Amino acid sequence: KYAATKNLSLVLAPFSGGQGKGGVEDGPEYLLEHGIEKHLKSLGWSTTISDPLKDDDLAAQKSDLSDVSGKCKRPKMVGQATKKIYAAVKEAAHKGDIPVTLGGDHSIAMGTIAGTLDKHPDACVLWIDAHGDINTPSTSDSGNIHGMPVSFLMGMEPEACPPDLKWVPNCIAANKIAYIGLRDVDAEEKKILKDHNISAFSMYHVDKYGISKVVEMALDKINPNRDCPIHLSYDVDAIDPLYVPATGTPVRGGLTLREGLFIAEEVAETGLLCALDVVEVNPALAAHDVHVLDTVSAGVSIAKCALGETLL
Ligand code: 5AB
Ligand code: MN
Ligand code: MN
Ligand code: MN
Repeated sequence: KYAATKNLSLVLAPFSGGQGKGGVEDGPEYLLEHGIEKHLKSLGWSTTISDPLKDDDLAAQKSDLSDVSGKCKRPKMVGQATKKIYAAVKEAAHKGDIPVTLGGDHSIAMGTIAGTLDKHPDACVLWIDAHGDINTPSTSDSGNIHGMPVSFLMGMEPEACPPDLKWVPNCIAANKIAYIGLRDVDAEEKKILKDHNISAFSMYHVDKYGISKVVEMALDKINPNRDCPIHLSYDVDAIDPLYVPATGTPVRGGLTLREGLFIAEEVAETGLLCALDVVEVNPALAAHDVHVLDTVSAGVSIAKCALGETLL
């Protein structure tokens, strides 16, 4: 419904500065090599590629140990890269394309979601993850910004916002974001979720109600009339490491591969998808080649399902 053009803008975000491990910057390349573009074309989409970080020396930026602000690690690197991703997603959205951003770590969602909301101020966000990603600079233990994007997008703690992240707009209202797949949420994140009354469906809820009911309940909270565009921000670590082992912060007890794909299929079924992120594919963390293939093909499948593969 939101693709005026029937074109997908594949936004490459080979970025790892939101966390310490190397390898997640190779996610986009592996997804492309696995044929994500061809698969999406076979569903009837045309595609264009946008590579907003292509001129950046990200390795040099990551090794700059002076890039710290309070507890936040590499705020300048993250702020500059996400701002470029923001510009690319925003441009694609305003053209009428659906931006499909290939990460990269989850800090890039500051760019993608800000870009989506610029075009669709009424959009809601479905955040699929094992983690809450809503730490603030003061609650974070790790200092890794990939664990904080939601707090910046909600304008929490403006006084502690590093200068290079001040561009991030306060654009997500608490009643416009829902989580599915949670199972490793820090104590202070739980308090934030509760205090803001944010809809959060954990693996407990998936077991209790089943994935179909959980998706329905999540959409009822953030999109009750099913009339707002949906930005699907999909961290592959939501799916159990049995299926998706090559990711930076795996947590056991996750979604089955089918449950994970079902979420994407249900979003496709609404016809309301306006943007997709597939993040945290880290081929370097695979113990062997089968792990790489499992993880990358799950990432490709998420995109295919979200973009209509299984609609008959
Ligand atoms: B991911 C943790 N909460 O803040 C933190 O993979 C993990 O984008 C964050 O979901 C995981 O460092 C970030 C412990
Ligand atoms: Mn995660
Ligand atoms: Mn912690
Ligand atoms: Mn995440």
